[in-house]
Amino acid sequence: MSEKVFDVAVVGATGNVGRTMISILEERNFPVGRLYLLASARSAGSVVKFRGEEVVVEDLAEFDFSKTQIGLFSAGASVSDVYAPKAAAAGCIVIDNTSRFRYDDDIPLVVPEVNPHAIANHKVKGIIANPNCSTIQMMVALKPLYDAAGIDRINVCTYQAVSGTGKAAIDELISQSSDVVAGKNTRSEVYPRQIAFNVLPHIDVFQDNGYTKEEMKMVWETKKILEDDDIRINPTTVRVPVVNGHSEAVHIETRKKLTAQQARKLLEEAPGVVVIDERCDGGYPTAAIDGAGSDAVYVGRVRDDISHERGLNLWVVADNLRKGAALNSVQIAEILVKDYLT
Ligand code: NAP
Ligand code: 3JM
Repeated sequence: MSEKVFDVAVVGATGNVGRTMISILEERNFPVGRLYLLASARSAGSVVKFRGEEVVVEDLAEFDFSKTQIGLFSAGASVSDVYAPKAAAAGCIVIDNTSRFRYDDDIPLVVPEVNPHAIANHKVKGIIANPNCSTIQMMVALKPLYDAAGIDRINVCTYQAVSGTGKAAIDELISQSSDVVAGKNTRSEVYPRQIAFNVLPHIDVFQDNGYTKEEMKMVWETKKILEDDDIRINPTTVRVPVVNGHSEAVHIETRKKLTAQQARKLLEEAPGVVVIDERCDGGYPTAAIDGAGSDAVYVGRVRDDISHERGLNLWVVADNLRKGAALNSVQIAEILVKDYLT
């Protein structure tokens, strides 16, 4: 019997996340029938290869979503705002990578290793939301510890790569870096301050409470994914001059005592997690070397918190474009197809 196939639209197909989605669909042999690649009128007509064939990019504004069963959206929140409901109304189930629908009670927010059951709720609005990159990797690492001991509080500081801001940000880091090395003045257009050889404690817009929206995404999304309104989260999100791969220093206070040794064992058995924790020079994961280009969430530096009886510290690294965005979306699509569409 031939396998059932699905016609898929990738919205934002020429972007960092969209291009990663296209390669992951191919790598994982997702049952794609026809693939439609959509972007703005600016790049309509350009060509992208999929399974050895050239696919022409089309203008999203002209596209008829009734031709597709699944839409993978990553062209920004304002694009999703307009086109995701249109696509859903035309019968295309949308997996949205933007923040636009994540906090809507009728829209599931899913990390497949953590809350795959929530996908059932896609039937209400025809849209499934993909969490923010920083939330996803933290959730994959914390879920086994949460299940074993409960978590009362999370203190997290992120070290986020520029690829999370899009194509223009990678260009800015590279051109500023060569300007600094050549002793020239730098120009900042994407970020408000120089990112080359620097660290910016600011991602997304400032909120009234002094946190940034990226920080509040981690708060809102963690509570929704774990279905736990009591969990307390205190994030600081920081942009660093890394091209790809996010790192996080995560400090948790569990409800029941969990030792570092017990935590390491749980993490070694957890789906999607790879532990690199040698307590020697280089015996830990790093973003550019382990994270970038990989599918796993890497955990290292697992240790008891010397300042808190039920405290644990972890270092968590992942590819923000893969597990943090495109891979997580394709994994959601795989469950959708297996459990709901075939
Ligand atoms: P990017 O590299 O700048 O690419 C943006 C993409 O959106 C391009 O394909 C662009 O097409 C398309 N686009 C922009 N405006 C459009 C419009 N009006 N109509 C149709 N297409 C339009 O950005 P990226 O890094 O891929 O990120 C894209 C979005 O994905 C982000 O804005 C964010 O909402 C989401 N994202 C989510 C995560 C996550 O944590 N889950 C991580 C990164 C990004 P053109 O080539 O025509 O300009
Ligand atoms: C990651 O349209 C926009 O302003 C997109 C901004 C953005 C987002 C977002 O809020 O959707 C850039 C990078 C994200 C995200 O995943 O939250």
